[in-house]
Order: sequence, then structure tokens, then C-alpha cells
Amino acid sequence: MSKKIIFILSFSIVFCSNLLANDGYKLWLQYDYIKNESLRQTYLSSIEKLVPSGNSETINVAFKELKTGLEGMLGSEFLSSPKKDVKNILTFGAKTNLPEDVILQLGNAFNEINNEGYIIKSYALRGKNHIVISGNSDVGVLYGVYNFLKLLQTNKSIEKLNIKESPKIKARILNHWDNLDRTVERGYSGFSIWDWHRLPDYLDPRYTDYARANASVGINGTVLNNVNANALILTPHYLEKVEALANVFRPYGIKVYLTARFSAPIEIGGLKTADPLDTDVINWWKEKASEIYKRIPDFGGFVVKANSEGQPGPQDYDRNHVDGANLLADAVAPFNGIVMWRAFVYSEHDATDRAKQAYPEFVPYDGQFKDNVMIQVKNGAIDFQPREPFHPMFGAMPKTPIMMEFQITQEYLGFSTHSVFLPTMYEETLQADTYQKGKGSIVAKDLDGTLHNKRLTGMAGVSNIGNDINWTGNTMLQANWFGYGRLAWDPYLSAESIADEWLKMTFTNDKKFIEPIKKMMLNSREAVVNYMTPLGLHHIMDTGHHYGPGPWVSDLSRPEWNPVYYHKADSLGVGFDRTPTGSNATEQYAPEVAKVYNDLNVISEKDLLWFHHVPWDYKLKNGKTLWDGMALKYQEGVDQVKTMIDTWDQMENYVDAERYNNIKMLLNIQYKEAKWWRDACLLYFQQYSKMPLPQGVEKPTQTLEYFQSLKFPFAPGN
Ligand code: GCV
Repeated sequence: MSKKIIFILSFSIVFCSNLLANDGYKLWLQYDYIKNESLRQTYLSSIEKLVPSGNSETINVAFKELKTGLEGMLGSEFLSSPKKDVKNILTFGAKTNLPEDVILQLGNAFNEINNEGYIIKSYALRGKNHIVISGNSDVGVLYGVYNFLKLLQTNKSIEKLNIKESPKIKARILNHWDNLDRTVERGYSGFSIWDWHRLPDYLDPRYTDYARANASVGINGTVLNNVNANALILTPHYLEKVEALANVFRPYGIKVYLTARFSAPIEIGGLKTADPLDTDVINWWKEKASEIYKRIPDFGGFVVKANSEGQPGPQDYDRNHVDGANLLADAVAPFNGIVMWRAFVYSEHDATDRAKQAYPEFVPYDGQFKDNVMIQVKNGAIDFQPREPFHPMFGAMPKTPIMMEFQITQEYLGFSTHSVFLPTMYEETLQADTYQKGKGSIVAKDLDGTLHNKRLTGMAGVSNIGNDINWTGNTMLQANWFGYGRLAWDPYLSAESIADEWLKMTFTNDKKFIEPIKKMMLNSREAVVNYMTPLGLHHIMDTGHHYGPGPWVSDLSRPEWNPVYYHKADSLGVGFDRTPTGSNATEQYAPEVAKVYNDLNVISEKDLLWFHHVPWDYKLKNGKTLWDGMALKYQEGVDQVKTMIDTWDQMENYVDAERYNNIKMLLNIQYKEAKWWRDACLLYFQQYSKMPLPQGVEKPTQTLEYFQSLKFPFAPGN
């Protein structure tokens, strides 16, 4: 081959590799060829040989991942020509399998990490350079391997490494709201990835890639089925399929959990009752647990949605959540299983502000739950809104493990069409100060157990993935799966650092791409708040499917399902008074927090209408009336989406056409829908404010009647 041809070939590999078709299936594990030649050479010369220690399935997975990753990034030269005198060695294995001289080099490090933690260390010995990746378990090693690969993916130095990392939260779980018929409740990326019909014999390779992706960010558990549960999942026919999935996930350190339908003893057990204090019921659950553990010895446990939105529960028998949770906890305790009992409860028979209803059902029972129960609490007291103040239960149950439930799927945030980077939102809640043990009692500290010295810790994220080729429908939303995992591992990470990592691993290290797109991602959540629910407005989405605006909806059977319940707009003003003059929901917070929320002079305007009903001519901090300020916020949201489009339009040269167009088309839909939100909401509220739109706000494109006439009977995820 002539020199010229070789040059052209290598030029195209080097400069165009990220412009080749890319369907996004590989997520952030792209392992793209490193274009910076001197950096690639440095990496190549630092890793000449891979030496696994141990031969478990997990170590084999780690080995395979290292080979795939390094060959992808360093090219076929890597390991293609074994040299005689290898000087640079990468060893990986758990402490128990490492040679004594390697362990010696790691000194005390093993005591500084926990069972899932890892160490990455470089040292020189007897004329050779070593990098060792180790941990107290094989899974720790696997996490170390993924993080080592990330160093290369993000073009970091691998000289003089001395990294010790442990997850701060124990149960780092994805919740799938997937049904047995493969529909996904609130799922917008196709159908369920679990092909129940063809399981257990047909194991879709996607299951393995799912496990890889999760392990790469440290997720160690998956709840396979919807919290609106079907008892059939607990029958042998389905348990066999669950077992097959558990076998695929095990080498990746991922445990399988199931949701338990509280009435299962009746529905599939033939009992007359599901009363948690009934002996037959108690025995039924014990036997069911032992049947499951026989198949899946490391089964994680159960998640339960009880007495909420029509689901059965202990209150059907005049018992309480403690009785219900402890029943299941006792059943799984002999096998080290846990129960995640959800606090998302509210009742149409209770006229109390919905935001207040969970707290009294749980907080007074602090200390009464069994040791293996965690209470799973949504980030806010209503339901995964674009912005919610933190749930008052955080920090308020010192003796009960409280786990976070975030929603990764975008039920109330524009489905998978809107590019919203959610770690910004998660960070806001995790950093919120509960003041339950004085200043600095942030939510993250309740979750990692340090606030009240809790043994069990956990975080759950309601998955946004389906069988779409790129998993999340919108390539940008892969970042939310990634970011959730990173925060479950370390709830103190910044959204900014997560965006930075994800972008580099998924697209390119080129600053000209990273800087503007990172900025775009970090602003995207505020944009959606602005064009949907500015200034503390909430739950004004259209009915049932929650797609698009519906502030006018007032005819649903349950009062708290109607948007009018939440905004309370009238001729006098707008907003939900949750101060002592209203529902007094603020009393559920620590006094320091309640004081801030109650006081119009100090409350952040971001939360204004969540806690206060204020007149339309109320003066905002910028001197504008509430009406003008609200209208301008809606406009600002629309403008922010326009800026996102302009930014993305500049990026064509940095991204392959497939992913570029996927994001571009979806941004255009988002823009259309942002305008729809602005126009529909402003026209609706204007009926009450009776004020003109301020200068700077575009005229609505349609009438209110038009927007009210829109119907979406087949909106996805319903
Ligand atoms: C799984 C909201 C959603 C429901 C969901 C429920 C829950 O109400 O709209 O689809 O049900 O939350 O979290 O249990």
C-alpha cells in the first residue's frame, strides 16, 4: 500500500471515527479510538499486558471489558504483538487472589474501602511498572475496571494512580415500571426490555449489555416489574424467567428484586385473606420467599406499593404500614433480603392536602419497622414534578432507613422527547438542608446513613429505558440513567462533573463540543421548569397521561388528580397556601425550614406558588407583578429551548449523523411543545389575572379553546 493511501486511511479512522453511523446502543461505553496520538501512545506504552487474578465469572467479565475497551480506544496494536520483555503490567483481581507482593504494595488500602469499593494504584517494582486494580470483592474489581477505562475515555492521566473509592449507598437500584405484557407504565422508549414470552430459554444479548451499563455506573439492583404489581410474577412460571435474568446479571454484581402485590396470597395462593396478621398469610409469604431463594439465592427482596392509588395493602384489614412491611420483612429476613416499602400514599377519602398525607402514616411509627425494611420516599411530597421542595420525611425518621426514589423516566417532564438533564434536579434535592439535626442535615446524609447512623441505605430510580435501539428514545436522556447511577454511588457528586464525564464517554473529548453542550445540559432543567411550571406551580399537566398542559382540568373523580386542585387560580391570585393560614404542610418540616417556606420575604421565588396563594399584582423581587413575572418565565423557558437548538445546530461536525439527528429532531419537538405550554397556560391563567401579556412575551398562536380541545388518547406510557 502506498504511503499516501495509508495516510488517507488512518486520517479517516482518526478524524472520522465519531462521524460513522452510531445508533447509540453502546451508550457511554463507546470506547472510541483515541485521536490524540501522543496520548494514545502514552496509554499504549503504559499497558502492555493484562494479568487477571482469579477466575470467577465477574473477573472474566472484567477481563473482557478491559480488552474491548482498550482495543477500542488504543487500536488493534493493543495486545496484538506480545513482546518478550514486557515492562508495563496491569493486574486486576480481588485481594484474596492477588500475589502477596502485590498486596504488600497496596498497604492499608483494603481497610479504607468497603466490600464493593476499589483501589487503582501504580507502582514500580523490580524494574517493572505496575498498575493494579483491586478490591475486597470481585465486583469491587469490576467497578475499578470500569473506572479505569473511564480515565482513558475522559483522557485523564494514568500515571501515578492512587485511587480509593467506595459506594456511599448500599442498595443502588433501578425500578422498572414494566408490566408482564411488555407495556411500561410511564415508559416512553418503546416496550419493556424483558421479553417474558421468550424467557427463560432465549436470553436477549441486550440483557448482558443492560448489566454492563448498570455495572459501569455502580447500579447493583434491579426491580424487574411495576409497583402496580401483578401477582403472577410470583408464580413458578414467571420465577423461572426471573431466575434466568438473575443468572445473567449476577456476574455484574446486580441483584434482582420483585414487586410484591399485597393481595398475592389471595390471587395466586388461594387464601381468603391477605391480612398481615393472619397465620396462613404469614406462612404463605414465608414459603413464597423460600421458594424464590431456592431459585435465586441472592434475590434482593421486595418492593411494595400498598394502599396507594387502588393497590391493596394492610389498611384493607385495618392494619398499618408497619404490619404490612414487617410481614414481608420476616419472610425474607432468613435469606438476608430486604423490603422497600413505598411512602407514596394518599387517599381520595382524605381531604387533607395530598402533600401532607404520607408523613403521618409513617413518621409516628419510626422505630417499629423491622431492621431489613427501608421506606422508599419520592424526592418530593407530590409526584416527580419538574421542581418540588424536598419531601418532609427526609431526616425525620432517625430510626428507620429512608431511601430515595427519583424518577428517571420523564412522566411530568415532556416524556422522552424533551432533553432535560435530570442530575441537576437530583442534586438540588440531595443538597437540600432538612435541618433535622441542625444546619447541614442535607438529604444526602440521611440517604448515606451518616445523619442518623443508619445501617441500610438505598436509592431507587424509576428507569427510562425500553427496547428502543438507543435504550432511552432520546440519546441525551442516556445521561439521566448514567447520572442517576453516579449519584446513587456518590450522592455528593456535582451535576456538572457528571455531565462532563458522560459527554466525554458518549461523544468526544473535544472542548469545542463539551463546553457548550455541557452548558446546554446544565440549563435544561430550569428551562423545562420555566415553560411548564414556573415559580412553584405544579401538577398542571393534562390528565392521566400527563402529556402537555391541562391547567383547566377539573372533572376527574379524585380531587387531587385535577390540576385546579394544585394551582387554585382565582380572581384574587394563584398558588397553594401550605402555610399555617392554609393546609399548614410546612409544619412537617423542621422549624428552620418551615420558617423560610412560611415567610413571603425569604422564601425562594422558585417555590413561591407551592407554598403561597398570592395576588396577581404581588410584587416579585425584580419589581414586576406576579402576572408579568410568570408570563416572562414562560417566555424565558421557550427562549432557552431555542438557545438549545442553536447550540446543537453548531455541533454537526462533532457528532455522527444518526445521533445528531435524533437529538436535533427531538429538540425541535421540544421547542414546539414549550410554546404550546406557554400559550396554553398563559391564556388559561389570564382568564383570572385579567392582565395583558407584558412586553417580551410572544402572542399565543391559538385560542384557549383550541388548546383545551386537544386530546391524546394514545399518549404513551399510560
Ligand atoms: C406506578 C404516579 C404515576 C403512576 C405511578 C405512581 C406511583 O401517580 O402517575 O403511574 O404508578 O405515581 O409512583 O406509584
